[in-house]
Amino acid sequence: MGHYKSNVRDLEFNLFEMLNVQDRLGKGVLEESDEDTARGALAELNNLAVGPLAESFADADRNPPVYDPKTFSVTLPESFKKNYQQLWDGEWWRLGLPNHLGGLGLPPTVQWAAAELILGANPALFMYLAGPNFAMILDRNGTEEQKRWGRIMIDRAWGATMVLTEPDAGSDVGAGRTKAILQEDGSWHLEGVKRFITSAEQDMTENIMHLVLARPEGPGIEPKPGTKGLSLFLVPKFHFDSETGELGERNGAFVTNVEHKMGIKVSTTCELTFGQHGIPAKGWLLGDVHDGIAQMFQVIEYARMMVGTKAIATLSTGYLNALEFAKERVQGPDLTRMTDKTAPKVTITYHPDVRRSLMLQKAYAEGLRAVYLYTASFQDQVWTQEGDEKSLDLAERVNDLLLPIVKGVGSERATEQLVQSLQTLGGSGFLQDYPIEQYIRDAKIDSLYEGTTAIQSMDFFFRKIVRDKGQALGYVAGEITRFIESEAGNGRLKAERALLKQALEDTQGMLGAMIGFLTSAQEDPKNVYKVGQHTVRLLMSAGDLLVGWQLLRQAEVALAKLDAGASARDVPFYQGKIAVASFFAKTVLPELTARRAIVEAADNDLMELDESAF
Ligand code: ST9
Ligand code: FAD
Repeated sequence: MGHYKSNVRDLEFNLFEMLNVQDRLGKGVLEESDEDTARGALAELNNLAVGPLAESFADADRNPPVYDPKTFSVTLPESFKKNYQQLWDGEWWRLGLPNHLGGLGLPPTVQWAAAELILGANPALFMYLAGPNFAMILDRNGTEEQKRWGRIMIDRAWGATMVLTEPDAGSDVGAGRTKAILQEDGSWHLEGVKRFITSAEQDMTENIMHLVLARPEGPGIEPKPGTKGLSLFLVPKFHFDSETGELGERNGAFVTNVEHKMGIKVSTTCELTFGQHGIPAKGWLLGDVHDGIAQMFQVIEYARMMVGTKAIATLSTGYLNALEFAKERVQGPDLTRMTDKTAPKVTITYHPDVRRSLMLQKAYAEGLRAVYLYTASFQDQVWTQEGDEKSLDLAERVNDLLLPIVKGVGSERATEQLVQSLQTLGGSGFLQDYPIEQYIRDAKIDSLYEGTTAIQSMDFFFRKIVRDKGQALGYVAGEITRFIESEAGNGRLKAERALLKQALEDTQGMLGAMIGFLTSAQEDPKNVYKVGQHTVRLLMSAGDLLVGWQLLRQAEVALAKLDAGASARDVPFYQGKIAVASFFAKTVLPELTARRAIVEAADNDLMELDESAF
């Protein structure tokens, strides 16, 4: 067996026992699929993920891609290329596509559940598969000709990239200076240097389509500062025949460096230089409209969901590896016989502290999985377009609200809890004989790219709550309240529902205080600093609230299943659901009360301190 330990039982529990995805299948754009198709896809992909796909995971880490500056090219390890080809040949790239582009007719919930399997087994494989997904952006926003290019990208299996970051423009994308100069034939010449571009060079596909943000220049173009002055250009590595896709000359976009990284080494992170090597870097304006940042956010929203799911997938396999080790590792006597030198030794799962840690890992792995799939259930509604305009609008808003939680909280908790998974193995966890040290190195990036946690937290507060006027938040809070006030668990989850009620009030209290600071910033602008000091605290607390709620909803379903007489195989699964929900409610949710007190007592001492005192 390879390193990857998947959890298909839990994925299926979420899909078919919690979200009842099967009710949506067999209708409209999902006409071709049913529950069996969805379960079948997961089972088939799982075989691939735990088997062959996981094979190159360690090898590609120890033998990372080699960059040749003379030819501006990269050679990837053979083991990884073999896995990529397997995934491509299995046609798994169809998973995220709509029907008219050759999709499998499965909704986003099932797509993301399937994605978890690839992202947990070998995340870089998923990222190199961006071509077909990014072709959707051309299909959605492009001219008729560009829509055809999108189909060519899919048919000819091209790679693709998203190109925003520059040396002086990271979080602040609007500081980007790369420019695009309009040519007489309607094309554009790009000039500048982009940094940290994932998959910008590899030797697995015949071409790569770069989706590049740049500042347009030309007659009649009014320069605008910031992100609103950026447009999105399609810049292929090789020119190609617009009808057939047949490759032509090399375009002037060259990878001039590949970074040496802490983790996810097989995913190339490239410096991409435009128009500085004797050949112009030609690009074409997407859709012939200057709307770059909004168009790029269509890609970013997908990528943020992907990064959160990647982190959660890694945490899950980290936890399951730690659990397997703990069940085998014998060390020391039971605590009740600690002074008895003749007492039999026990496996470490009998030590209270190991149990505490394992249960917390389980809580975040399974709770965050429930959160990302709950988020995807709103994407399902947008995908199928069921419901009236108002409910579709709400589904989009709720998805938007939850994305920074999936991405920001998912990545932060994964990093933190993976360290605990390693701790479970003691010194062995530090060795490369086990996968957890690599998990930690590979997952750390998730809190950095696609917008750091600070950026996610500001997006959550300023855009997804304040600008949304609390509409999406009001909906989710209403759902949580409905659960609290229900008879969930038939009397058996009473204490836990009371703890959830307190956690909801505490999160609302934090938010209320922060909105107060924001309002008072109209009189004293410095009061906005009090908001800025606590946006991450609010995001993480909202994440804990959602995890706690989702785990308790799962416990409610589990209790009902046990009451109805579950199979012997399912009994421990459902018992685990009840135990983890109760544990999280009792040991994590009460922390929100202290966090609320911290936020309510916010002052600006920190901001008044001179930089030299740090
Ligand atoms: C990166 C990539 O890091 C890392 C991984 C790459 C992997 C690639 C491959 C993945 C694909 C996988 C393939 C799938 C394969 C499938 C196979 C299946 C088996 N939501 O607030 P304002 C827009 S890339 C929507 O004033 P500032 C909006 O249009 C680098 N839109 O911003 C707005 O206008 P308006 C990632 C949003 O102050 C406009 O922006 N870098 C949102 O000018 C301006 O908004 C980052 O993520 C939103 N949440 O700029 C940068 N927010 O308001 C992080 C903004 O009129 N920095 N817009 O609607 C930020 O996000 C900043 O907040 C900022 C600020 C740049 C937006
Ligand atoms: P900075 O923006 O300089 O941030 C430094 C620190 O300051 C962070 O802690 C940040 O949270 C904080 N900070 C910055 N601004 C604020 C603020 N306003 N308020 C509060 N805190 C703030 N980019 C692409 O375009 N395409 C890619 O494919 C891509 N892939 C990547 C792959 C890897 C491996 C890496 C490392 C990066 C990749 N990136 C990519 C870039 C990535 O998105 C950026 O690194 C990220 O957005 C952060 O920018 P930065 O590194 O410049 O950090």
